[in-house]
Amino acid sequence: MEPVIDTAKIQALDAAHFLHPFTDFKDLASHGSRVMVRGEGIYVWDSEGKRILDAMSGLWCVNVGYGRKALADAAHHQMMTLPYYNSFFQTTNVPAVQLAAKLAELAPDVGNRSFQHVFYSSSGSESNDSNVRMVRRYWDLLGQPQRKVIISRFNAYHGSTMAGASLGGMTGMHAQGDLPIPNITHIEQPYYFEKGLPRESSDDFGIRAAGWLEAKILEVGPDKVAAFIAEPVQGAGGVIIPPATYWAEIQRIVDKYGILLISDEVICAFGRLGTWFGYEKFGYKPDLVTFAKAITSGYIPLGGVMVGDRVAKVLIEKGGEFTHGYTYSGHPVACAVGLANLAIMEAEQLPQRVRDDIGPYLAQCFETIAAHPLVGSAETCGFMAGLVLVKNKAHRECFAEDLSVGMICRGYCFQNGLIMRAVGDRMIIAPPLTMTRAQIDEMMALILKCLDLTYQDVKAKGWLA
Ligand code: PXG
Repeated sequence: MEPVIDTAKIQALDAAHFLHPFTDFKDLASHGSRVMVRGEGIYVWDSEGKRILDAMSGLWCVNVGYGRKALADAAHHQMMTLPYYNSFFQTTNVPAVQLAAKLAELAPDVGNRSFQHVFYSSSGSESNDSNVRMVRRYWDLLGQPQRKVIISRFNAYHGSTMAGASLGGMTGMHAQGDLPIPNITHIEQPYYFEKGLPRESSDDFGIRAAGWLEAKILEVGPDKVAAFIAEPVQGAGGVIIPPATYWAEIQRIVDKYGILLISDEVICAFGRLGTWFGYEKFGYKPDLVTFAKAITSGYIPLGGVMVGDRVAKVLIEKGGEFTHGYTYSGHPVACAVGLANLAIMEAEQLPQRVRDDIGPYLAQCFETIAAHPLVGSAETCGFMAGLVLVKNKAHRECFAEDLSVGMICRGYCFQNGLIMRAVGDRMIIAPPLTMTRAQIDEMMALILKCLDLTYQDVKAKGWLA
């Protein structure tokens, strides 16, 4: 028998004691949280017994789906064997070593960059803080301490710590707490739908958008720039897929000025784009690769940085003690779950499945949905996708921001048993990579239904052009 959950009681305790992330506390307390109680495969259930198709994999992380016993068994076994030990004082543990070696095996060499080393943390935010520390240390050790500036992009998401939020390009986050911290600056994102000029091709726009990096390097002074950080595809920003020409041009520019390239793959690694890592998909050569989330499919917190040879050699050979690390760097239970999770991904060939089967199928479905009168553009990359809701399809005219049409659509999704995220008026998905074609059909039928309901709603409100 499942335990009976008293939803109202949990909601009252929640409102009384739990300050949620990215939440208007007073507003949430006024209506109460949705209480999630169980997950299986691609579905989650709330405390009222409602089954919901989770097209967001939790928060971009449950890549192998819910209810995987092998992951619970790995955690149980490791907890009973060695639940914790630190890796500070010349000690190590077996799962942390094995996972680092596994990651080095999975990360493909690119050009002269190979990834043999891992620095562990417990989240994406911490990992990007580690990146800032490593990048600064690298240039200090090379006798160029003036290279401090890290360039990022507006609308990027790199976490919520002081450094993570500063690296990120969310202006709403910068507005709270005097961010960004010094020596972090931003360029515009490669969002063709919003920033492409009339009659400019996507390829031409990609070159122009990458050019904003070169302009910023020249503005800051090339000898002051330490690194450029970017997500392969911007996730939290609304699944902003760069034009095909973008990354090659970015690579040309970072090489020209010798600056480090950080690929933040907290969302894009581990099969999401049909490859183990996002840089593989776009063919560029990062020096540092941030990971978290799907390394354990979100079953337990774990993050880290894949440190390429260029940086690792300097830190190891010239660096002496690196005065940075976390209590949970290389946590044995988290690493054991990571190993078990990667074993599932390998056994079920999830990256290949995305690349050859369900990714192309989702792309086909999104081509169909692009015809919907409310949809201005719809695109996929691997097994993530985004579409933009528009007021006037022919003229690509957007709704006024304060109408919150995306939130209206999200409301219909939830009512109809679908979790789809709204980023402004961009509706986005990143479902578990275990989804079958039949389940994709089920998801697409729900998406279509919710688009229809939203369309009728905004039409009735007189908001269509
Ligand atoms: N980098 C990227 C690319 C991310 O997507 C982080 C870093 C930070 O990871 P942690 O583990 O510290 O949260 C993320 C996290 C959203 C949403 O609304 C996305 C994230 C986190 C919270 C909300 O899409 N991504």
